[in-house]
Amino acid sequence: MNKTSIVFAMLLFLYFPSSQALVINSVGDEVIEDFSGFSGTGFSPSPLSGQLDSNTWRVTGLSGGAGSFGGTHDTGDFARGSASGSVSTGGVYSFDLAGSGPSLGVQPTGGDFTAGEVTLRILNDTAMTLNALSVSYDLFILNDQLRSSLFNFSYSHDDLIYTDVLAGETSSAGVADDSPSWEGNNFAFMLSGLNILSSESFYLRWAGDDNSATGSRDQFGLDNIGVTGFADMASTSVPEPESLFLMAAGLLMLGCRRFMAGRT
Ligand SMILES: [Ca+2]
Ligand SMILES: [Ca+2]
Repeated sequence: MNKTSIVFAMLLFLYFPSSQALVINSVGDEVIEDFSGFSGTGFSPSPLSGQLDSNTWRVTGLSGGAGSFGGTHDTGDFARGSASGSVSTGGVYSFDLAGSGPSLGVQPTGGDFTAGEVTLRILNDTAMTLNALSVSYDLFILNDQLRSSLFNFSYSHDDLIYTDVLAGETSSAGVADDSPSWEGNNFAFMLSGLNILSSESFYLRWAGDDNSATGSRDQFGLDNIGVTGFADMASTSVPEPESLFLMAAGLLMLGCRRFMAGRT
């Protein structure tokens, strides 16, 4: 590498700081998280290979403590490693789904994720105010136990007040399947009426809890999250007062002409 290349690489490093969130940097372009490379080894603000960025992801409701944005959570419940799915120890896993690779997995227990939350922080890095988000994701469920558990979706502007999305409510079945295998459920909806200013964050959340029946709990794997930001062009093209005056004058003239034409 020559000197010019080294300087260029340094400038690139300075220009693109470490990620603070899942970044939307272009209106109308989908950003996808498929957990490629995630091996269930925890969360860190400077993630090592196999970890998730804690600036982007937060898991709470585990007996090992509450995760935090920007914190380091790389042991115990936060880092249960990779598994095919049939586990019993509570916590966060990389569940390797046949055909879909790693997912962000959760095994709820009496002390873990009942209730608990997985929260994704998104950053509007466009120059526009985003008025709508198209959100899609796959939720894989391994129904191998007797209990039914919830895994519901909501969103927030401030990470304090969350709005539930009816179409994002789901639960695993109670009675276990005879031959349990991962079943994929695709969710897709448009969140509208938003007001995400440029450089502001937005939050998507999946909340788990016990639903019905008793016994051990099923496993969940979140995957293939797609987010597209939209700016409401209509709100930026409100006519100026001068335009409204010209429009009113035009309508008045048209009315006069029709009136005169009606008299002849
Ligand atoms: Ca995946
Ligand atoms: Ca079940």
